[in-house]
Amino acid sequence: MSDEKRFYLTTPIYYVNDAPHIGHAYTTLACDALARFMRLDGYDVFFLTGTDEHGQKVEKSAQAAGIEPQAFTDRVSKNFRDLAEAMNFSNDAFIRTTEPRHARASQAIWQALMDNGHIYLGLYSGWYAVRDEAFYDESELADDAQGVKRAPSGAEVEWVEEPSYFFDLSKWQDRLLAFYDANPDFVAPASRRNEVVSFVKGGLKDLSISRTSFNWGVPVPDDPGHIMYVWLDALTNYATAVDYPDTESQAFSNYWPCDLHMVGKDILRFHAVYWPAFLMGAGIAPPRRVFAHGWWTNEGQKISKSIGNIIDPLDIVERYGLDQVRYFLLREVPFGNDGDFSHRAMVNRINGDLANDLGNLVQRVVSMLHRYFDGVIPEHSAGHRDADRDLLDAAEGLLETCRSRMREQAFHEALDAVWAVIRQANAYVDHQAPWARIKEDRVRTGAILATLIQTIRRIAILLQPYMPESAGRMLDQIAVDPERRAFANLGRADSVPPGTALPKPSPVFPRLREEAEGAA
Ligand code: ME8
Repeated sequence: MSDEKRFYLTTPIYYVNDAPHIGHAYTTLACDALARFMRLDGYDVFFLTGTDEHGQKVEKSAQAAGIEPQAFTDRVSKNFRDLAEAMNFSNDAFIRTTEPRHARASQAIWQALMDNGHIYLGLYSGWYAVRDEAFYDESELADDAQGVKRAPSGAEVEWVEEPSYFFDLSKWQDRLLAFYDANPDFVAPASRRNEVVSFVKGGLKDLSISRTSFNWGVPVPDDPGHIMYVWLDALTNYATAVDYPDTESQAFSNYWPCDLHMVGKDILRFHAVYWPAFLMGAGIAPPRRVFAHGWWTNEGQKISKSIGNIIDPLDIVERYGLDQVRYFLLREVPFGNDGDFSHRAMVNRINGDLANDLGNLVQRVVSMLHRYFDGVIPEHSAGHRDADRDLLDAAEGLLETCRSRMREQAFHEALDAVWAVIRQANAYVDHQAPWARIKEDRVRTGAILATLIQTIRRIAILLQPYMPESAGRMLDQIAVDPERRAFANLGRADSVPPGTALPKPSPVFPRLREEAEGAA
């Protein structure tokens, strides 16, 4: 059992049929911000991501590339690891479903389901979409303009008829509904929870969990002519990574059950219906929460390879800067909703929130400190006036607000709260006008600047999860000891002491110039 100060969170494991794009980067980024937040808040965090390397879809992509599936998955999986590095993701592990330990775990979960009487052999006949690696009911399909049958996702389906093992999902309706009832936060956001509950209320059919028509996957124990359904194999990765089937291990006892599976809305059903049923069937505790976020489009259009508008995260990072992209993705769209990536929205965020609000605040304060106090934090009695106290209290109150917002995965609201204090600090600078005050009252000017430094310190500490590198540079600029940047250091006791010399200033968030006007 994981105790209160431990947190295990996961991204989906991504299919290696294709290069990573902005959607994959988004999910992992959200997890990264949360993982960093929890670590700074004193949690022992285990943050997992990885790649889903089995199944027909990957097998077909390897064939199309003219290489063996293993060599193909080695290559594409590496792109996802490279992305994690380029995006400054702090995942603690990267799992690949082609690892031998994962075949062991998948077979163990299968065996547990078998031993508990939840698997039987039958014959599957029905529709299958390789792109989604999912079975569909006839009633869910529609013909497109060319008369091709398609799943609700738009994926083409094919008729499949073969011997198959089944999981007795039809028997799980009541247990799942009772589980959702007892755990009202299990599926988030609330609208998604309702979707899941009504899907389960609509009745469940037994699920085909093996295939005989291809080879690229984990063989069924004692019947290697069958390959495990890729989703049963894939979902098991979350348990493999914490040593399942060794439930006595340190990792398993520390981190299981998983605190949060972060997924896109496309794969909610697998995580919120099938996965808890598999786990309960195998006698393993189900996860605590599944959050399904929304879908990104590009300048209003669906992102797709056929349209040719895939956004490569590395391209936009190169164009706008890493922390700028991280900030934009987390701030622009209420987390859970769909969002649109547009050049104009990106430029507005960079120039408005980052350059004008935050960059300017830091720049003004630090340069005044250099100009009026030779870059040395003055002796002061900051916080004696009401205006000082208001600002300091607002910054101090941020931790609780951010905590509660992050607990709900409301990243945009956490950032909004920080920005309210940034704007308050800018208004305070304007109002206190240290550039005028310095002429008559040096002591008071010192107190104003010290109040601002303290405020910036708190803001930058709290921004580390979202923009680790830039927040780190802001903290460097105001000489905050690298050992004192955790949330436990937000209190007054860890203020930068008077007499501390600040390093030479340099702007953290430059404006994007000509681009703002040129933006379509
Ligand atoms: O489904 N907007 O892998 P996958 C937002 N292997 N998020 C997006 C997105 C978009 N336009 N496109 C992709 C699989 N995503 C399975 C998962 S887990 C046991 C197995 C993100 O490579 C989003 O998180 O198709 C979505 O759920 C995931 O990528 C799908 O990745």
